[in-house]
Amino acid sequence: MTATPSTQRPIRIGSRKSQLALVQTEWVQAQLQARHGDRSFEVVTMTTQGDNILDVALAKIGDKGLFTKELELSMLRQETDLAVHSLKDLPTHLPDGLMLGAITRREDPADALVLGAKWLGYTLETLPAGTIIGTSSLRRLAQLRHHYPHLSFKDVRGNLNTRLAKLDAGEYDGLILAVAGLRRLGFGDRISQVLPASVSLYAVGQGALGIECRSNDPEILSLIKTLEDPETAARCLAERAFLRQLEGGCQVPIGVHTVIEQGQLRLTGLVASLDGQRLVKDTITGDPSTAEVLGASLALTLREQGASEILAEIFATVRPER
Ligand code: DPM
Repeated sequence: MTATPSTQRPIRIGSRKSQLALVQTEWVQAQLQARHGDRSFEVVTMTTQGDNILDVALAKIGDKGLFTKELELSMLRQETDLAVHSLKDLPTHLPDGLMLGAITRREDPADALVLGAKWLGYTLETLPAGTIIGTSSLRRLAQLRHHYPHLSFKDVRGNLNTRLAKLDAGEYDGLILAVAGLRRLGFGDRISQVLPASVSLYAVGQGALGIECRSNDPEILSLIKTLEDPETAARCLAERAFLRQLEGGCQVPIGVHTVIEQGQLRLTGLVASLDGQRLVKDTITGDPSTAEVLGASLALTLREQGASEILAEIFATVRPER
């Protein structure tokens, strides 16, 4: 590739300021720069609402797009040209004028157990009754309560570094976190156990990055499309269609698992009650080119199996505080 000095304006990439967000955005910036040497890419950081609300349990904050709204507004005001998100934090409905332009290759989407020093060598199975596990994810909470009713669970907020510091200070015996975030920040060696699909289905989009851009900006879209991983995209589009058909305004215990095997996309989806007593789970398989149809249709199957009642109960109990 020949890099001729650019006379065109730099392309501006919006990012949150957290360490994880910056690592992810700088990776996208480097990938874009490597592929499009004739352009220059700069990162513009901003604080989102979600970064400022660290004391309220995430599940109780009704607003969607907590970590994405400010980034989106800046694209609509033409102050930035694209935004990099953890795909799982990007709502399934995007504002008018914006689109999900590309989905990058997924890191391991699984959840992980990180244990305090005193418990190293234990697993969720062998930890003694009453051990305190930190998570603010209703999805993780419901599934773990179901499989490990002997454990206790406690809310935990803050970025990854803050959470690990709370663990090391003894506030928790263990934490459940995404493998992807831990690895990207260099904490992969703190993982005690990677949770299998039989224990925890992951969040929609977990481990992938979503790059958002203006719908009417084909130039930017074609630049970012070069970072798309088709397999991850098909899996995540199925997962997002599944969630879109089910969700209703706040975080809910919904988990997924997808694979592409022998050219077929297999999507497993789950809706759980908060106490972990009821789990509705099923699987659908089909052509990856019909990913969104598969996702929406699996959602309807789960509704028929009782997911609608579970979700209605949750929306009635987890009231937004703001
Ligand atoms: C969303 C959830 C969490 C984040 C809910 C869920 C976890 C909250 C918690 C939608 N966003 O997963 O059921 O555990 O208290 C988040 C993380 C990452 C992106 C951190 C994590 C990194 C992994 C990735 C927070 N958003 O899940 O440990 O890029 O997928």
